[in-house]
Amino acid sequence: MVQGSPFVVVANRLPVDEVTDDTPSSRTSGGRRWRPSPGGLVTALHPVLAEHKGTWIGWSGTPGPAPDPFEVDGIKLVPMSLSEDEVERYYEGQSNATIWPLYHDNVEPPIFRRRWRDTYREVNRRYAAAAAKVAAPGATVWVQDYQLQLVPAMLREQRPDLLIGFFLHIPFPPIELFMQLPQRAEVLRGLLGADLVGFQQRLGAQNFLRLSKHLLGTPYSGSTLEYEGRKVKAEAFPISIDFAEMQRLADNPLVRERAKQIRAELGDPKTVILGVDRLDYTKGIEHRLKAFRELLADGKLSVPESVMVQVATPSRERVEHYQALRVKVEREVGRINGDFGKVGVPAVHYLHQSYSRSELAALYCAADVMMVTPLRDGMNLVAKEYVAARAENGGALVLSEFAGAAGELRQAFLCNPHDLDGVKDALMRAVTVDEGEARRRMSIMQRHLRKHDVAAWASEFLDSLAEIGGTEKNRL
Ligand code: ADQ
Repeated sequence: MVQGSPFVVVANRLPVDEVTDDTPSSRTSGGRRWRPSPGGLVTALHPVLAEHKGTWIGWSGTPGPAPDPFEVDGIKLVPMSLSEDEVERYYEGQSNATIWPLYHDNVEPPIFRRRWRDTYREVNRRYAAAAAKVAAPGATVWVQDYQLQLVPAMLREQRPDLLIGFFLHIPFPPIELFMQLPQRAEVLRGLLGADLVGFQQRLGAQNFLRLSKHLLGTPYSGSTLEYEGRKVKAEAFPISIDFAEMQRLADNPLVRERAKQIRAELGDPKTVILGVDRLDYTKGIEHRLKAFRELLADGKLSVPESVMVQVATPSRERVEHYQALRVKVEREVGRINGDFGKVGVPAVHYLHQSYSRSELAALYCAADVMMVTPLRDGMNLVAKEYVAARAENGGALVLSEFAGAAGELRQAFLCNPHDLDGVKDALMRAVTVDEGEARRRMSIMQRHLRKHDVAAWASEFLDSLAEIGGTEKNRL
């Protein structure tokens, strides 16, 4: 290593997808083609990465040997290899069948397997080694999310000169739940390898501080704890969206035209109710469908005046819980359509597909009511995107109290997704809200998001990290 990067991002995935067709935006490397995958994280970090000749370490998304490092839009990408077995044990197993449900209030029972934990450790070690190799002396390294919780400590062991940040995109559970994790002390020590551990909500940071005291006897004061002679800070940094991008999309005449077309294709109903989620059991899709079905049965809503569009993005399809969820959701959609649909007008339009950003924006523009009803969610960017897309045209957001976003979007119609009557009530209030009131609520939420966008999120985290590093700014 001659020089190394002064800024390194370590995430499970690289911010690119491999493509087989020759799309205009694709780049070639080692005979393979890549297309930047748009996402909040890469949008927020791109300026910092580009300015500092940063490096992003992550998996390319395909099992097998890793391609050589390559560059996309001025950012160096270092692909990690994962074998089929590792994808199954580290990613689908330990990350998505153990940690994911446990950190989301055990809404599905987590599965504990020793082999998965071992592979999780091995893969984390490999990511840490890759970061240790590319980071310049004194560099800043930002590790992302629950798949890589052991990386901070592993990295510090090899490179004590680095300034290490970690951000958890999902909730951090209360002590009682975390204690179920067989690997609990190892995971906690892994996170404590960072100088700054960031959470979506204050509650997550508090859970973390209390847990450290409970499990390791680590004293803390305010948001700082003492661990092995170092200070570690645990604070909330609620993530956000690229507000300007979503607003630009929603203002685009082609997107507006498409929104009109979507409404026409739905039969020009009075009320379009929309849900957009990864098909995940934490998102409360079934609860929302049930509320809609009961309102149709009660006669409070009817088809074709009201229709629901549920986009359920394919996700983690090889994990058992997800296969079972798909069956349940599709059965419920079939049941509602069987009972309440009309020829040519289903009550629920169910779309198990991925969409472009502009098609998503058109859906947001077309929807009078957006339903975001997770049982537990770190933040939920869909809720924020909907608000950003509703320029002057009002619209109403039904939002679960258990989404991190509820801490900021106070003018939404908040509900407890476990309380079916409460969800029905919130949905009816959203459907019947008068236009002036809807606009008022939307504009307050927009004002908040315009200021608190994803770029602000990234710079708040990195400034806080730099401050810990002592010599503000000159580390980055
Ligand atoms: P997710 O659980 O994936 O994220 P969310 O925050 O809603 O949930 O982000 C989903 C993103 O995917 C949104 O930007 C959305 O536009 C996009 N998307 C959804 N369906 C799509 C489709 N069919 N086609 C194309 N794009 C689609 C995790 C945590 C969240 C946290 C984020 C960011 O679970 O709580 O908010 O990370 O930290």
